Amino acid sequence: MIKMNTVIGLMALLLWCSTIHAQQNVYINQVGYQTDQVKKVLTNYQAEKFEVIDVNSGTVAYQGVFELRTTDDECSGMTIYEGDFSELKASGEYLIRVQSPLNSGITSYVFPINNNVYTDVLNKANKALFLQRCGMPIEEKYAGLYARKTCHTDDCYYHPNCELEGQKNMIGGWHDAGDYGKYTAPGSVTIGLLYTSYELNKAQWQSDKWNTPESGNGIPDILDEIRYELEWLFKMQRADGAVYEKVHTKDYVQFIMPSEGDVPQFIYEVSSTATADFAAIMAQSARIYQEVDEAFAQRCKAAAIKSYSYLEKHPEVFPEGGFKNPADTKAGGYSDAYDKDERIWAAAELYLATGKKKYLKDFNELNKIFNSQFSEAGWINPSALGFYSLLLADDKHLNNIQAELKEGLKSYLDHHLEIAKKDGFGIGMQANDYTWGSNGTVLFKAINFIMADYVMNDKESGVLASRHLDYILGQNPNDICYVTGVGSRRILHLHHAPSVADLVSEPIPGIMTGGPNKYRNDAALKAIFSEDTPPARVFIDNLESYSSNENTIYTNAALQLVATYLNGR
Ligand code: 9MR
Ligand code: ZN
Repeated sequence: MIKMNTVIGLMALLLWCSTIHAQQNVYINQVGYQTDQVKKVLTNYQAEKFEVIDVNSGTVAYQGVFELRTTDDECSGMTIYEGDFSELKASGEYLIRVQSPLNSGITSYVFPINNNVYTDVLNKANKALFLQRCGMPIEEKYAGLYARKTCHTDDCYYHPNCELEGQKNMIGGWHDAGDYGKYTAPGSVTIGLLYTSYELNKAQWQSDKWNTPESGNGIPDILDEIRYELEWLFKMQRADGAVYEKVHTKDYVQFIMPSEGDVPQFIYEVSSTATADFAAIMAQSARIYQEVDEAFAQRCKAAAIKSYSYLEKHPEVFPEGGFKNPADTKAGGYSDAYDKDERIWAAAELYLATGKKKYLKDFNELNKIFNSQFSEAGWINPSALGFYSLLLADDKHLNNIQAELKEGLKSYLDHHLEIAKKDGFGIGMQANDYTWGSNGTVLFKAINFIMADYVMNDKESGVLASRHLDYILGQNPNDICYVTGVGSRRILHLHHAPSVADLVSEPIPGIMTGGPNKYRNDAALKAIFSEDTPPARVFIDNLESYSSNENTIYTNAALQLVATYLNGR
């Protein structure tokens, strides 16, 4: 009798173990940890202890214990145990073995610890931005396997909503995302983020050796890359200073190389959001290029002032209600009915570029709405970009504003520290943050923490920022590194037309995907996940899932900024 019970008991245990086994995960940053970084290991397995094993010597380098972190985590739906191995600082390659009374064989992916652990992902991300270039041949000597022919050199038609006829040369710039549209707002925000990174980590952005066509010209390659987009942005400005919304086909093309398919592209009407973003980024360019190419800086400044003057004469949102795709157009909406956040960015940058008080007055007036409160930067709200520039400026007229902005940053940080304390994966995300492009949101938050770390030397903030990068690089409920070409379990089926249409097995490396999207805005997500799936789980590495698995240039710029800041620290 007893024997029988034991057998049944054992069988039940085996069954239970195998069910659990299917869900056992050891969550780490697959790309690795900086030497002095806070290092966490998470698991959804009821484990007690762990060992960090040096895989080259086969020895135990560190032993630690797990503590229960959360049960029924709001965003992942999981119960999570957390271990800390921050004390392990020796460079090397490791894996983590999880121990429990029931099973001690579960291990993590192999990961490195060293002092420039993000150099590889950064090099790849920088090259990935070059590979978004439109309107020039991407030669093999720069692109290797990803070489491709020239794309989109035909003149574009004015869409009837421009109230103009004819065609215009719109060659150049970066493709926005996995599709081939080019938009003023997202393009400007991308540059704004890259400039912020440039200002924070100038020494790390000096390379003139990216092996791009401008390498070796004496100008940092990041600035050359940015200029490629700026030259296109100039074409987006109308003679009176207003700026067109976007250049795109009426509908998305299929997964074809950008040089294929003979589909006409259109220029869409001007908008106040595009005009203000343009003014902001041209003013910032004038400031940054001052030391690099004075004549170019002047050109940028003149363009910025012209667009700003147009905005002054047109204080209301235009077109009325914000840009919306006309009835004949499906591709890439980026509709934005609110332009004060773009206008405040423009006012901040115009002031910094010209030193003229009237722009500062405009900023202060608009800041009565924003109250120096930070939100996540992005195409829909770039106000934080203006705040960053003001915070980083050396100007005694800004003392009061800077003090206010620091307070805003502190309250943003305190709020997020509270959220992160409760979150299963230790980040400042809540259920409502997991919408289209949530990985971008994760890193835009990290940028605010980085700013607090930088301007207020707030250590806790720096740690929180690095936890956000850990999440992106593998320490997340999907146990996947959300960036192509790096990490052990990484994105393979990115919704990125050139990566799909080329004959290379993996997508172009160094590209971060969109991330979990609780609204399931595509058929692939709807087919797999139900409405009540925990929000941080609603993700699939599938070509068809454009609302969870597509990249954009501005979210990749956030990756470039965060990884640059944390690298080498
Ligand atoms: O990232 C954008 C997301 O926030 C919007 O909800 C969505 C719908 O307007 O559009 C996303 O942007 C896509 C753009 O419209 C077209 N290129 C690809 C972009 C990323 O998926
Ligand atoms: Zn193109």
